[in-house]
Amino acid sequence: MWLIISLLSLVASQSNYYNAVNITFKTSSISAILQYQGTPSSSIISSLNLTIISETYTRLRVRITDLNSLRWEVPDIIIPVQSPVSFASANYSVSIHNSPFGLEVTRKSNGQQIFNIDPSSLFQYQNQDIIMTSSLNYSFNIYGFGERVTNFPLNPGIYTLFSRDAAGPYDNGQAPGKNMYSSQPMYLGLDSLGNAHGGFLLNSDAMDISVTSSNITYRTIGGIIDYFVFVGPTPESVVKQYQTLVGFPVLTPYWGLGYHQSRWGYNNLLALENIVNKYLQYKIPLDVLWTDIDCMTNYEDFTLDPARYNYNDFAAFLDRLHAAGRRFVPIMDAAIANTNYPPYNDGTMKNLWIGSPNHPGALQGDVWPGPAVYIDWFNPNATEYWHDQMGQFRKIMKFDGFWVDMNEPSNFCDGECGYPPSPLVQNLPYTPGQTMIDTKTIDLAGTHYGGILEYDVHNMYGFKMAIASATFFTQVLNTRPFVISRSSFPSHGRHASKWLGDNFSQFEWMAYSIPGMFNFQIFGIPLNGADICGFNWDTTEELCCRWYQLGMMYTFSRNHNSNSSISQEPWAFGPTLLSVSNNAIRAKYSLMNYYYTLMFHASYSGGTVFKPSFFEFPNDYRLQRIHSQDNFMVGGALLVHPVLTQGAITVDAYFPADIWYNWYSGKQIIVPFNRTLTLSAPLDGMINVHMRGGHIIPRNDGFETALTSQQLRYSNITLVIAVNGQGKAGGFLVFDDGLSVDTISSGNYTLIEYNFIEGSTSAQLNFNIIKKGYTKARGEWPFISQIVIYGCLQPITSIYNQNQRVDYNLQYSTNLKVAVGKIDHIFPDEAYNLTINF
Ligand SMILES: *[C@@H]1O[C@H](CO)[C@@H](O)[C@H](O)[C@H]1NC(C)=O
Ligand SMILES: *[C@@H]1O[C@H](CO)[C@@H](O)[C@H](O)[C@H]1NC(C)=O
Ligand SMILES: *[C@@H]1O[C@H](CO)[C@@H](O)[C@H](O)[C@H]1NC(C)=O
Ligand SMILES: *[C@@H]1O[C@H](CO)[C@@H](O)[C@H](O)[C@H]1NC(C)=O
Ligand SMILES: *[C@@H]1O[C@H](CO)[C@@H](O)[C@H](O)[C@H]1NC(C)=O
Ligand SMILES: *[C@@H]1O[C@H](CO)[C@@H](O)[C@H](O)[C@H]1NC(C)=O
Ligand SMILES: *[C@@H]1O[C@H](CO)[C@@H](O)[C@H](O)[C@H]1NC(C)=O
Ligand SMILES: *[C@@H]1O[C@H](CO)[C@@H](O)[C@H](O)[C@H]1NC(C)=O
Ligand SMILES: *[C@@H]1O[C@H](CO)[C@@H](O)[C@H](O)[C@H]1NC(C)=O
Ligand SMILES: *[C@@H]1O[C@H](CO)[C@@H](O)[C@H](O)[C@H]1NC(C)=O
Ligand SMILES: *[C@@H]1O[C@H](CO)[C@@H](O)[C@H](O)[C@H]1NC(C)=O
Ligand SMILES: CC(=O)N[C@H]1CO[C@H](CO)[C@@H](O)[C@@H]1O
Repeated sequence: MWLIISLLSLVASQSNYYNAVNITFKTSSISAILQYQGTPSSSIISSLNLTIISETYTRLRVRITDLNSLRWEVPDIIIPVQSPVSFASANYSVSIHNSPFGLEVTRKSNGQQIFNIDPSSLFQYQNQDIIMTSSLNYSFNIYGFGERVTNFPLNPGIYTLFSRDAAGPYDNGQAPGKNMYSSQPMYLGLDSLGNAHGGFLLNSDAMDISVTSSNITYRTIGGIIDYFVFVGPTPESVVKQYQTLVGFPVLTPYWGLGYHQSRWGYNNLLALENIVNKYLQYKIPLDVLWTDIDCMTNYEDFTLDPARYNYNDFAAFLDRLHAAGRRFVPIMDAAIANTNYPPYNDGTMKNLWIGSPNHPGALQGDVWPGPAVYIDWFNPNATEYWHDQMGQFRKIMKFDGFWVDMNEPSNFCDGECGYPPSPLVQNLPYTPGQTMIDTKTIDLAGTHYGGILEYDVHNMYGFKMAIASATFFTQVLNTRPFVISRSSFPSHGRHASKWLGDNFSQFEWMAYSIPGMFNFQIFGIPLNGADICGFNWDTTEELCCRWYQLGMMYTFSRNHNSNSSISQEPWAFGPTLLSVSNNAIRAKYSLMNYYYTLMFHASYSGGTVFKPSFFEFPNDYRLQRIHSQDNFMVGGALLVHPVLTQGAITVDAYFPADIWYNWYSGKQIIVPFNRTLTLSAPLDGMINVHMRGGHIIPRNDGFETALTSQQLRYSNITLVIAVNGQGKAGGFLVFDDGLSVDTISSGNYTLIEYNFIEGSTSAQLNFNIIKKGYTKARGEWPFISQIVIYGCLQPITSIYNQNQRVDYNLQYSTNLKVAVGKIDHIFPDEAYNLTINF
């Protein structure tokens, strides 16, 4: 009998299978030997070591290795478990089929399969070609498996994981692969009832993943099977379970959430000064200024062209920038110019470069500076070298964060300059992506420290570079890292963040930033964003307006542009963009405390920030597919409907079943039976944002006047309270210095929960101090200046703290059902129990 896996066009003989023998069941592990039954072949691994470990209640690990010899395994990524739980207590069950080998994992609470190697499916374990299918007996949507530009969920097809510098075309799931910068072999599966599970193949080799509506086939060209099953059962819990394994996201400095301006082609100091002056002139906030490779001498890393940037003037410029509470972030590319200058000479002396069969000392690539070599991050001297370079460079450029690029790694030659692809590349038994794998990167025969081959670690280059950059901040500067990288790998978010890469100034690319954002939330990199107004090609005023409205809702909000495109700063077109950009930036600044508190929670215990709405409403099937990417939520409280098409001045907004208030006015919206409402969305207006009943948002009062997030940090706060059907609402606020490395581990933060409960004649607003680890002099501490209640059916008559009246300016809108009360000298971090009388 022949089994055909149509999508991979594989034909496998049922007579080629493995039997499981010597199966041993222990409290928290199962082990067995898998013995190959079939035509002997030199490439087949005939004896496999299967180990199944119930690592946590919600996470199962399945390891399948070569019983007789070591293979490449991804080092130092996951957080090991101290003590596994018993199978009896775990939230999943495991059963093994012995002949042919099969393995089924189900969720105990509903008996549903969440991983299943069917005995009849092709299971092939060869030296350079491992195939494993998980086929479930129901349909589910698949989200994840990055990086690519694609829909959310993935359509059936084959998706390649091999990090690549590709201005990615839309990935339709057909060969050739449209894989891009990162490799993230993790997915979230969701059935139509909202049951979620997850899967993660811990493997750094190139692979193809074929997905259908009910099964997933991994085909990797090396490494081992080290597979993790996450039981869910909600999307958010899958993400947390995954992040518990690969690390919770690094906490961003507060300023990282602010507004960033960048472009390739500012070219000299005067241009940079002009940009900052324009922001001051137009009174538009600016937190961070960036420079691209054009500030280097001849595009060489760790240089600043002295002809265009007088060092003294530049230092003085950065001093002024810093004094005004702004920050500066430069770019650094992956490859080091092969030229006589300290970064090259130091690295050569330390034997730091990736070698090749042609040039054991240094594989010869070609990037922006011309001939270039690549740092071998597996060399134990690499991090120290990188820190040295960063430290030297910081003497001429006092940067606050780091932008690492071209780290797939990119190469303008295919493989190695001047040489044909290595025999390794030419003789691959299977080529993920079905296209020459060396395209625009270094040859897979590249050699690393300790005999590691580029073949196995290609996908980790950007991740390793990002870690080396982040540890400069944590270890050398003792400050919180802010590192934005183009390439990433599982666990990246624990150290660094990402932007979505070199986009096009087109409406459809703006729209694809939403699934792009979602996927990286799932992968554990919540600080993310696409270039506002678009990178490649010329933007238009309309697109730029729409992209500001959307982009200022990203966690990482940066306007960045290519050197060959027309200008796209806020003043580049006219009054419409000028006011739209300013309003959009200020809208984000009003939410800085909210975003920061969400980021804090993600760093504290995992989870998402900029999320698909089905994460909050998992059993709303319309959100899973039809409305999966035309709206999103920021935390649990805000629902956003962006305009994503040219010419549109309305948006058909789908509202999941709940109570929703217009974020700006507080008016409750009445949702029709089909749950779709056409909202007005004028070009010169604000993005449609609705606040969900049941939540409290600590709005930054200073947003209308602040020019930096630093000015907002300790400005007064308005508690915006949106009541739900039970007259209740709750929310959080975190305070810290926004900069320290060990804020969470040292407990140097204050976390407050606000709870509102309404009765018929009064309401209670309770301040619950969850943690008081961070205090400032009272003079520097903000006040809760105001309480705003959305969905308030009657005016406020007074507000009391114990028996002291604290209100002083009460207002009520009968039309909007919004009550506003100013309050005096109420600190955000005292255990008050305010009484609000109606
Ligand atoms: C299975 O266990 C038996 C008894 O311990 C042992 O003799 C045999 O070699 C084992 N088989 C394999 C394939 O390891
Ligand atoms: C099988 O692999 C596990 C870890 O994956 C290891 O602890 C065990 O010793 C291996 N068993 C054999 C027989 O090599
Ligand atoms: C395990 O499942 C039980 C029953 O469904 C549930 O109450 C419990 O919260 C689950 N445990 C975890 C850690 O998710
Ligand atoms: C995978 O799913 C497809 C479509 O449902 C099905 O035809 C095929 O048999 C499945 N393959 C395996 C190996 O289960
Ligand atoms: C799917 O598999 C589960 C677990 O084995 C089983 O309980 C269920 O009956 C199966 N459903 C179908 C439709 O085969
Ligand atoms: C690290 O660099 C030192 C020189 O600074 C050299 O002696 C040593 O061999 C290098 N280590 C490796 C692993 O290359
Ligand atoms: C942009 O940079 C590239 C690479 O240096 C250069 O070839 C091109 O001329 C530049 N374009 C403009 C408009 O400066
Ligand atoms: C939803 O219903 C409203 C009227 O209640 C109608 O105008 C609108 O076209 C409907 N939208 C959809 C998508 O069905
Ligand atoms: C907490 O943060 C403040 C402000 O940065 C700092 O002065 C203090 O030393 C920190 N305390 C601890 C325990 O880290
Ligand atoms: C902040 O709130 C306090 C106390 O309510 C008030 O006295 C002060 O004027 C407010 N500050 C600003 C800038 O509005
Ligand atoms: C807050 O005060 C009200 C009225 O005095 C009281 O009913 C309620 O229990 C108090 N709540 C807390 C948490 O102290
Ligand atoms: C090269 C490229 O296309 N990069 C990004 C632009 O498009 C989408 C949406 O913004 C991103 O997901 C891509 O990574």
